[in-house]
Amino acid sequence: MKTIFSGIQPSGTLTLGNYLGAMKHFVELQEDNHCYFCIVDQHAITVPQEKQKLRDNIRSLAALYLAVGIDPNKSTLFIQSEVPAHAQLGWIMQCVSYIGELERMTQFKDKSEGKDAVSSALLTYPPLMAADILLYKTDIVPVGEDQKQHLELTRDLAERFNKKYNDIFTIPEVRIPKVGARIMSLTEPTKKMSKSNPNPKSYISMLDDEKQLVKKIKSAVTDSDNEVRYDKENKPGVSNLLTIHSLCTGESIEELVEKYAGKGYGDFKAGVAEAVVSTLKPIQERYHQLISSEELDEILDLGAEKANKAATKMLRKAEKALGLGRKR
Ligand code: ATP
Ligand code: LTN
Repeated sequence: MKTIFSGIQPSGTLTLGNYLGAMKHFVELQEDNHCYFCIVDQHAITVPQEKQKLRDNIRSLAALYLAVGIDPNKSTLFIQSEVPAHAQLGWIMQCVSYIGELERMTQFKDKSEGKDAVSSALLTYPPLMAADILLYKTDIVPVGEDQKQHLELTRDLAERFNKKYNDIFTIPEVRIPKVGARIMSLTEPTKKMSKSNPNPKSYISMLDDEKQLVKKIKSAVTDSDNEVRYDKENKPGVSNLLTIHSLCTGESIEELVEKYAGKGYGDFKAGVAEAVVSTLKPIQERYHQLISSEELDEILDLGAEKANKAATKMLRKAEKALGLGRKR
C-alpha cells in the first residue's frame, strides 16, 4: 500500500481539465492506497481572492471531491489552513530553497508576467507545496502535466534536506496520466484550460448546466478544414475535443476518428457535448445534494483531525533535525 497526496486550489470552480487531469485518477487510486486529498486554500491566496468567494470555493471544492467519488472512509479529505503544520514546514522548506530555482518555475513566470504587484508568496509557492507532500511520507503525487516541474523541485528540496540534516523525508514520485494530462482552453487551444482564466468561454466548468456546456463546446475554436483528425500540432482545437470525448466515453481516439469520418464539425461537436454532459450530470446531482449538508462539515472536521495527527509528527521530526526549539 502506497501513500498518495494531491491538492487542488479553491481558486474558482473546477474545470473539466482538473477533473480529467487529476480528480478522476484520485478516485481510482483510493481503492488500494492510503490517500490524502487537500483543498490548498493557502496556495490560492498567493494571488488576490475575495473573502466570500474564497469561502464558497472551499466548500464547493470539498463537495466536488465527494461528488466525483472520493470516499471519506477510504481517503482523508481536508483543508490546508486547518492543518498548521503545512505553513510551518512550508517555512522550513523556504529556508532550504534558493531564490534562483524558484524564479525558474514556469508557473511563477506565467502568473507574475505583466503584473506590477506580485506577492512574494507566489515565488515561495513551491516550498509550501513541497511541505504539503513531504508531511505525509508521500510515495506518489497524481497531478496534471503543469505540475511536473514543481514535483521535480519537491524531490530536490527533500533530497537536499535529507543530506544536510537528517534522512527523514520520503522522496515522492510524480504520476501524470498518459492521456488528458493537459486539457486545453476552448478559445485558445494552445494554452491549458484553467479555472482562473477571466474568460468563462475558455473552460468547461464542472458545474456548467447542459445549455452552457453545449454552447461552449459548439463555439470552441477549431480550424477550417472540417476534418476530424488527431493532429496536436496543426489541429490543436479538434485534437483537444477528441481527447475530451475519448476520456468521457472511453472510446479510443482511433474509434472516434472513424466514427466521425466524413461528418462535419457540427456533428462532432454535438457528440463531444453529449459525452461531456453525460459525464458531468451525475456528478452535479450528487454535488447539489452535498453542498448544503452537515455531512460535509463532519467529513472535513474528521479529515483535519487525521491529517493534523500525521503532519504534526513529521513537522516535529523536521524541527528536531534542524535544531529548532529545545527538544533533542
Ligand atoms: P489556477 O487556474 O487557479 O492556477 P488550475 O485550474 O490550473 O488553477 P489547480 O488547482 O492548480 O488548477 O490544479 C489542480 C489539479 O488539476 C492539478 O493536478 C493540475 O495539474 C490539474 N490540472 C489543472 N489544469 C489542468 C488541465 N488543463 N488539464 C489537465 N490537468 C489539469
Ligand atoms: N500546485 C498545485 C496545487 C497543489 C498541489 C500540492 C498538488 C498544492 N499543493 C501538493 C499536488 C500536491 C497546482 O497549482 N495545481
